[in-house]
Amino acid sequence: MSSPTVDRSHDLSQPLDKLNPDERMKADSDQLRGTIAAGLAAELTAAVPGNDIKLMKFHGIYQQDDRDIRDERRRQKLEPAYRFMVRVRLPGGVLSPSQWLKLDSIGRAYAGESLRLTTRQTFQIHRVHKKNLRSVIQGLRDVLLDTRAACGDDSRGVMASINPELSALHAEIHALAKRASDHAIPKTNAYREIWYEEEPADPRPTPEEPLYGKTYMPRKFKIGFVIPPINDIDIYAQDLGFIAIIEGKEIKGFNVVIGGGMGRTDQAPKTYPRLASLIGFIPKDKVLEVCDATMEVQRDYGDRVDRSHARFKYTIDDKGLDFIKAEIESRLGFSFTPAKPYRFVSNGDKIGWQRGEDGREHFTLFIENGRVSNLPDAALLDGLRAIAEVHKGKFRVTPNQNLIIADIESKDRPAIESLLRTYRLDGLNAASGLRLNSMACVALPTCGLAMAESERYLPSLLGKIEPILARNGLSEEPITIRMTGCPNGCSRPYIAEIALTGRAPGKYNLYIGGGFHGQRLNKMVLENVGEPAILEYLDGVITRYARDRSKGEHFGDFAIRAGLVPEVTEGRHFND
Ligand code: SRM
Ligand code: SF4
Repeated sequence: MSSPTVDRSHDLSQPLDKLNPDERMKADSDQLRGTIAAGLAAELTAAVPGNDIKLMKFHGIYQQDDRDIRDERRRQKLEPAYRFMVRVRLPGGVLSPSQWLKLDSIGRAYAGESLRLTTRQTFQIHRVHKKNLRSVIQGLRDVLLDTRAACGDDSRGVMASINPELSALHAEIHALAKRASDHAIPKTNAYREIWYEEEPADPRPTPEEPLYGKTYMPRKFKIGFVIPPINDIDIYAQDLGFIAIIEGKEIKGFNVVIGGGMGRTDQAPKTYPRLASLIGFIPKDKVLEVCDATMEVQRDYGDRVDRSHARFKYTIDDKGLDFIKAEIESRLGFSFTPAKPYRFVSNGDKIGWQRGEDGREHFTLFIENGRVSNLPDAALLDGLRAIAEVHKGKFRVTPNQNLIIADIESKDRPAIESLLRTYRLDGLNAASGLRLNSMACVALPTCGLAMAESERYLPSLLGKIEPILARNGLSEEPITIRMTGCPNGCSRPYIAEIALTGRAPGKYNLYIGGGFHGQRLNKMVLENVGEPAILEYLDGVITRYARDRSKGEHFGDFAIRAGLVPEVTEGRHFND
């Protein structure tokens, strides 16, 4: 295991004043305490002061305002309608029925009767008033949940594959994801002092943050575990990914990939999405050491001047993959062995009922864009509460924003089926192959970075693409489509077969050609266009696909073979 008392000299190698101002903000934050507690107590505003907004992200909390009424509030000379988004830490997306019931009650009491499943397998609770933040966080604590490091320059929510058919392997990978998350989150006591109102430890441990020091990571850092053949977590989008290598029925170890990421900015060619690179194999007992060593390398070499260039993917491309791999190995004190063969077939979820190898039943429910609320034609929030009240197994949030009611004993299945019918949830899974493989980020009205609608628009756009598919006999065809309200890539759009990223209200860039199992970036075909142009283009290519595709050929592969777009072989060439 690499040393816990690490060399912090990187913090001092350049004067803080020469680095991005966020570095000083972190260094001066008293290990993430800042003035958060005082800001919470200030009653004259629903907001918190500048730096605390950034520091609260490390505690999993984002200040936002309701953008639907921003202009109206300005006209009325009122401060924006500030509220907070709270992101739960839920490694691998697994939770118990009692945890579900607590989230449900929080969603009803503080978040406008709504919960949001995210693309990294957790929950976001939106629209929480500042005065209610502690109640929310303490409520989560009651069911052993927290929000630590759900955002901020640290190790974010750790993802893990969900394959109910492989129950034992799934349990193992989930346990590893939880260990990795617990291991890599900040150790500062700030969270407990601010949110649980605990007395500060006296004396404080020194150092308070053995891995992160005073300036934490240069930028967010994302870890994930996947079990082939389903690449549901999009392993190539992770900063550090572990691909399980199974022999017999056992995980022998992991192929390691590094340097994935989606974020980019339009008209800034130095920013680009990148697929993670495969660097070798490790035995399974070395996972935490590899997490430490890899994070240390990014901590020490990542760009602390330009935050738009600070993700691990840029460190790797700037320094060279061989250099970074050698640095990781030197900190590990051993070398990676050659990667072992593996194969992915899709990055989607298997919707509906499945039986695990242990005989238990699992029901994957399609939840459009992860939004859990009572819909006009399905009482989703109420129905899931009713299910949680009787369910004896677990729930699993999938990386595609869906939900698995998991680990149901066969004798209990009829009761769950009956509740699915009563609340009309069974009908949600009866959607086109395109819709079942769709994802949209939150975007408006809560996301401060959104330039266009996403979650609120994709369902209606799909309703206009579906007749094109039906006309071409492709209604059942699984095609991945992902939308975002800006180029940041929160629904991992740049690896979808079809993607739309927001440019302005009603305007999107359109991309095609991503890999069906997350193995290839897509390519832009239309820039800054509205719905008519999007539908006209898709009509043309879908018609060609139906006519000319080979047997079993996925849409993204067809787009490359038919020359609709050139294959993007490296992130660096995404913008060419
Ligand atoms: Fe994200 C920022 C929502 C997954 C890349 N993301 C944001 C913020 C917090 C906006 C902000 O900074 O003010 C969004 C909050 C919106 C809201 O109102 O809730 C936001 N991101 C989301 C979620 C909720 C999308 C969803 O609809 O599910 C996902 C929460 C994941 C989680 O549970 O932790 C979410 N974000 C992702 C992913 C996908 C992934 O990690 O697998 C990515 C692409 C992968 C990556 O990191 O490269 C992603 N989010 C970003 C970026 C661009 C980062 C970059 O390297 O450039 C930003 C902006 C930033 O960090 O500056 C961002
Ligand atoms: Fe917001 Fe952009 Fe992320 Fe969508 S992709 S949630 S608009 S930051």
